[in-house]
Amino acid sequence: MDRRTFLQWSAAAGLAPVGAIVDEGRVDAFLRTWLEQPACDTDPLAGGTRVGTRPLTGAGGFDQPLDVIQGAGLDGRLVTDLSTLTPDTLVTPNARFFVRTRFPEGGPPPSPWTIRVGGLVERNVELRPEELARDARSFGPLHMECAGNANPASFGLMSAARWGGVPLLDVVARARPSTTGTRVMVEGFDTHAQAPTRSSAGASWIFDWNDVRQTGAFLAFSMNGEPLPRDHGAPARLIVPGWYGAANIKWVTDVRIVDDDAPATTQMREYAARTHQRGVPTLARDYEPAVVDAAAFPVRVEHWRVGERALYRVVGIVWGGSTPVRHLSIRFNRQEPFRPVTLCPPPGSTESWSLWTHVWTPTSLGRHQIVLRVDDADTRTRRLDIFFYVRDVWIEAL
Ligand SMILES: Nc1nc2c(c(=O)[nH]1)N[C@H]1C(S)=C(S)[C@@H](COP(=O)(O)O)O[C@H]1N2
Ligand SMILES: [Mo]
Repeated sequence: MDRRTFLQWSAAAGLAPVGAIVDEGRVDAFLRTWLEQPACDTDPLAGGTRVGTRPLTGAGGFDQPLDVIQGAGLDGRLVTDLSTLTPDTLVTPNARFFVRTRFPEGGPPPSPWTIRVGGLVERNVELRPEELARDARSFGPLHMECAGNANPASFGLMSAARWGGVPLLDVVARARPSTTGTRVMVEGFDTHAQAPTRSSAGASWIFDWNDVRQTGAFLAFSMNGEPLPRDHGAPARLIVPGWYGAANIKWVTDVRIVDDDAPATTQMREYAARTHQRGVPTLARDYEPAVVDAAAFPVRVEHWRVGERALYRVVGIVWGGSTPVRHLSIRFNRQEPFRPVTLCPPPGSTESWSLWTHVWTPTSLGRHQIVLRVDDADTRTRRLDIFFYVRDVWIEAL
């Protein structure tokens, strides 16, 4: 039911006028927010002509090829082009899904590939991915972002996909963890050919049972209905919904039950700052969950002409957090006020990303610096708070 239908329906049902309902506080916060949103089918730029698109960048931004895979091993990357996002392309095709670390080519991969479940368990088991995959169910679409997504020319180390997989708890249960086991370590195959120039080799992460339960972490065997691509972790990878990509271990070979004294892994330590830890804790138990807070940035600035006027439509994304963002505002330069953007349709969940738009009439030529702010009470936004996602646009016509 869209907004207009709702209004007609509530009138027909003999309800009080919507304004009265809101005044009397008889609708919950969700419905109120929904009523405040402009109807999603009205286009403020209807009748206008789209003249072009202004590129976005930011301090330290550098050009990178987008949507193509580059480099090898730990330096292998695919940066997704977010500037073209539309409501119909919020699930990223596998060939364009960002890659951080390509399949390791430094030695023979396990053959046959098995996933060992061991450590503090009643019995060690070795599982074949293709057997586990028979019980796979579908998850998503789920958004994923690399914690090191730091190039403001693209911010393209993020994408979203549907996955087929099996809950990690079900995999662990096959080995019957002992009562002393309080955590689970998931480790991948990372035998790379060259020494990395930017990161350290070996990928594993340790989760406590609460993390595993609350996130619904699962081993994935397929991606967007296709077999899991090699660069995305075939034959099996971990997905921890809501956490940074660093925890989503690819090429899984080992699931080990450990206890409270387990040291943090190299990967956890390498990513400590980027997952907002305090310092670099030595023990796994001292790590905060590597969750992604609510955040937002513009992906493109469309230049429109409506009659004699130049208008700009800023289109952006919002993702992350533990409750869907309801109020989001934008600021174009430090001296200007924050103005609400249009979340249309409002984000239904935090599992994936959503689009927002804002019609903008710049008052000056030249550089404008864009930041977003979440206005919902109690929503943590650690990255927005430190202006992690500031983007610049140059305006050449008013
Ligand atoms: N085995 C292994 N798994 C890994 C990594 C790695 O280097 N080795 N990189 C991690 C990081 S930092 C990210 S952001 C995600 C990226 O997953 P993708 O390449 O499928 O997008 O994989 C994670 N899993
Ligand atoms: Mo990452």
